[in-house]
Amino acid sequence: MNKTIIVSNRLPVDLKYIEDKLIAKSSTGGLATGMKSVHSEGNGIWVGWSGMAEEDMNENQKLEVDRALANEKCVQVPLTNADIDNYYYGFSNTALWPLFHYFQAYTEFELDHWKSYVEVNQKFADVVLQQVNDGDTVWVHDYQLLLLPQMLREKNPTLTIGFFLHIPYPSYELFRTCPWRDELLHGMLGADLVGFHTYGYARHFISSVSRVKGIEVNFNEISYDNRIIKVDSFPMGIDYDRYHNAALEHKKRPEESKSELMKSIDFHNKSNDGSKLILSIDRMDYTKGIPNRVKSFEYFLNKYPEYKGKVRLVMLAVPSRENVAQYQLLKRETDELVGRINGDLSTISWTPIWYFYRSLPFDELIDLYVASDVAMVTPVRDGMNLVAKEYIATRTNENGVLILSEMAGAAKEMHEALIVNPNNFDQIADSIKEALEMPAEEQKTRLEALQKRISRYDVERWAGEFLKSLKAAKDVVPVQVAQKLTPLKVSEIADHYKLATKKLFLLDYDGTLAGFKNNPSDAIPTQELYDLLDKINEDETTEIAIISGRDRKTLEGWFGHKNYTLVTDHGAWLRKVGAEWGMLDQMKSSWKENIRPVIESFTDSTPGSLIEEKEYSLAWHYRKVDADMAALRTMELKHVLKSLLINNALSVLDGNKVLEVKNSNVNKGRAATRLTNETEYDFIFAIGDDWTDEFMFEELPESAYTVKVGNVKTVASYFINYSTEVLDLLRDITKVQRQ
Ligand code: GDG
Repeated sequence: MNKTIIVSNRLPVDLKYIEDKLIAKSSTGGLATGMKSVHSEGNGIWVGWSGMAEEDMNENQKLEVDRALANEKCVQVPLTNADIDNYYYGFSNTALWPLFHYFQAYTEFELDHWKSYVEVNQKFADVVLQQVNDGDTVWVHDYQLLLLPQMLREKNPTLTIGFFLHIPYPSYELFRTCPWRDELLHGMLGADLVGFHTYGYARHFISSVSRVKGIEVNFNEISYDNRIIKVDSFPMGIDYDRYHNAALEHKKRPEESKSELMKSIDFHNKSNDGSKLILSIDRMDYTKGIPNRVKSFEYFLNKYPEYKGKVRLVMLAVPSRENVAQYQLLKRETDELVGRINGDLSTISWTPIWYFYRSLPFDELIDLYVASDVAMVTPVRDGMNLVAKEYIATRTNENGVLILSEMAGAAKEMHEALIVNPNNFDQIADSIKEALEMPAEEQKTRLEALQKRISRYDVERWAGEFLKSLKAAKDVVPVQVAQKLTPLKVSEIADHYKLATKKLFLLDYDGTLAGFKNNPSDAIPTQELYDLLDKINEDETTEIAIISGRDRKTLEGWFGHKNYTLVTDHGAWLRKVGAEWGMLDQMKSSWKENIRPVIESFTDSTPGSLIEEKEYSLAWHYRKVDADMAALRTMELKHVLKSLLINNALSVLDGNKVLEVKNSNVNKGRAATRLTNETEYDFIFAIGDDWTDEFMFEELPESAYTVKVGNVKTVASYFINYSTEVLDLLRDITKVQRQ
């Protein structure tokens, strides 16, 4: 039976030596909870780092750790202290974390960190590959493992691979600054499904893929390396029942079983009539907006001084990444800020901010949630933020107000919260006042809507939806039916070629015989191409026809002196070997006077585009234009041209990064048919990359070998991936040796 393997930087198990005895305790973090059913099903396992460095364990201890983890269905990836410093604290947390959270000034790109990131991703890959069987599913989590999907795919293409990013995906403008942006995208694109918390992050990812890699993206499907990769959003939920039930249980607790924390909170609440608690819980991280939150609370107290002595901010900041300099600075800044505000405003009976720099047990966390009238969740950037959802889940008395930053992914689903810009102190101060004074009925209505949504889309549902989509993504078969040209098929074609007595090669030029250049006039034929075609042409039973959208003048300049058949202007002109140029159909070009100014105005307003004027057509090239702008402009141009086309019997060819206006009755299919009708060939081979070549593939007899360059939808029978493979393919068929 196939299994599912979960991979994350840390295993969901806390290991500790207590009096020389190893204790393994499964952790209860959001991810661990969400994955519980996936992990426990069948023979599923979890792969990750144990939290203990290689050097810190002797051989016996390592075995002991392996055994303890095996009991929890976990397998460790052994990491050294240097790995942790460079891969985790280094590249993951001083490059990717700040970059993806828009803290560009904190981002450090260190070559050594990057090298270690590659090495450690490889270590993860090695462990996963030891554990998998063909056909298994692997679900990779988060920014520490962006390269892993591709590393797995390369070694075992039978795997179904999902990737989920728990942090924001930044805009292309930020992402492009990373020196290893290509490698990172290549790594992620090894997955069959790439998931994010919000549609906005998915959109940024797609935009980076299309701009950095220049790949065409079709809605949420990316075609890459002969595969289709799906991109979608899956907003992560929480274990709603766990929080909700814990809160219900806390409320029923008799006085004597309450925690010390709860007793102190009760004491302070009773000591002052109308006193209120505002809650703040995060890891101590600069993305969480802790200093801003403290400052905006001070601003609130000064703007609405009637609340002095009544309202407290209870702030839990959990130590995190204390080895990284920016986190140490943040800790110092927060300590000083809280100290100053408490010093300025405290009275004998009132301290405005209760500040805890530690982690609390789950039980006390629930105490804080239950006791707080308002929660302030105001990160400056946050992938999702589970605290906001947990607070809502613990409100069992139909009261409580959430103030939520619009910069948290959670804001996309929690419209009923008071949504604020974390940098706007005035707005936050007013929202705190609104929250404190909100009528009970309104609190109830907002809470009910939030609770309904969060309880329904909980973490288990999230994991289930992701895996369902992953399965569906793997089952997507490309719409095309063309087969990849295998060496076996090529040798069959070569055998046929050898035996045939009248042979025709129909060869498209741009994107087939020559690669694309930014400026079409730079794509001149190479000596290698001339040599090969000449050599093939030495065989008198073989006819070479170059069939191109280029104009007569250009092709004549390049191939006029050769004994090839030339078809130009998409089939408007034909020159048979040894004959004069002739027009396939009578055509006008007077329409160009009307159309040219329209295209010119688009060229002026679209940086990077250019017009190419041919004898019987006008082409608008946009290869160098920004992808999003090109999509918009081509749509507009087609729209503007519509009425002009009908009146002039013209049509638009939607080519490879080019729109070409030409007479409707001209296409490569008609030209190809003309050739094949005039002569009886017993071997026909046609190859092309463009939409315009589809006419040719369609019109040729079934016995012809039709080959598309690029794995995209086509009516050709076969495809190859790149134009760089074309010359070798021709050599393999004709057995012409490389010069
Ligand atoms: C990343 C993304 C995304 C906090 N203090 C204590 C404690 N916690 C628990 C909370 C909550 C979790 O930690 C924090 O989760 P967040 O989502 O708020 O934030 P990150 O740690 O930054 O998580 C984030 C998340 O991944 C999931 O994809 O939402 O955007 O940054 O569950 O309750 N738990 C205990 N004691 C504490 O003192 N027991």
